Amino acid sequence: MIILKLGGSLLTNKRRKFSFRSEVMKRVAREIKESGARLVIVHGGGSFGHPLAMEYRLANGIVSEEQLHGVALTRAAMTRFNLLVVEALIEAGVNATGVQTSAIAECANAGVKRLDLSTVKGFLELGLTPVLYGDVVLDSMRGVCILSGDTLVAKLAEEFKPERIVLAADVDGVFDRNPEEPGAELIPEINPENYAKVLEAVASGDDATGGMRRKINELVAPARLGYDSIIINALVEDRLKKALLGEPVKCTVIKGGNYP
Ligand code: IP8
Repeated sequence: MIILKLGGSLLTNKRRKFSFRSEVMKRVAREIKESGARLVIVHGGGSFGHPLAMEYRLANGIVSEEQLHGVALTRAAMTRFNLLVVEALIEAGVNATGVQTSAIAECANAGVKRLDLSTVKGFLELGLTPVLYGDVVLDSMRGVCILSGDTLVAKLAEEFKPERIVLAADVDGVFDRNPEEPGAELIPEINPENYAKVLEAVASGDDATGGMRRKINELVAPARLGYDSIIINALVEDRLKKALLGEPVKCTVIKGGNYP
C-alpha cells in the first residue's frame, strides 16, 4: 500500500480562492488509475482551506464568536474540495471515497490526541481508495486547530506501514533556497547527516519554502520509523505514475534513518 499526498498547491492556484485545477486533477487521477496502485490519499487545503483559515485566524484556536463562522466556512470549503477530488478519481475509474478528517480526529494544543483510522482501514480492506484531507478539527485546549495533511501522512504511515510515501507537489522537490530564485538547486536526498543543514537552508526562504520546511519536519516522523518519502513534481506528465510504480524519477528522497 502507498500513501499519496496531493499537495494543495498542485491541485489549486493558491493565489485565488476556490480555484480548483480540474485539468491537473484529471491527469493526476488518470495516472493514479493507470498505476494500479493500492492507495490511501490525503490532500492539502490549497486555496479552499488556507485563505479562510488565515482570514479567521483558526490556527491558534477560538477566541471570538465570529471565528465560528470561519470554522463553518472552512469546513464547508474543504468538504467541497474533497468532493471535487473524489469525483475526478471516480471519473477516472478509481473507486475513491472521501473520509472527513474532522470526524475521526481530535487534537490537544494542536497535537493529534485521537485519530480513529478504523473507517479508513475498513474501506481499504474492501478495495476502496480512502481520500482524507487537512482539516479544521476539534482541539480540547484551543477549541479548534488546523490538522495538516502532512501530519496525517505521518500518522497514516505509523498505522499502515506503507511500501512507499509519495508527496505530489508543484515543484521538483526540496531546493537549497526558494526554487524561484536563480541558481536554486534540487537537494536529491535528505538524511540524518544533512538534515539540520537542509532545514536551515529552507527556513530562510519565503512562504512557499516555509511550507516545505514544515513538510520536511513532518516527514521526519515516518523517516524515524524507517520509511523513505519522496517529493515529486506531479505537474510533469507521467512522473506521478512512475513514482507510484516505483520507477526512478526526479525527486527529493527523505531517507529513513536515525534523525536527531
Ligand atoms: O495544506 C491544511 O492542510 P495542508 C488544511 O495539508 C486547512 O497543510 C484547512 C487549511
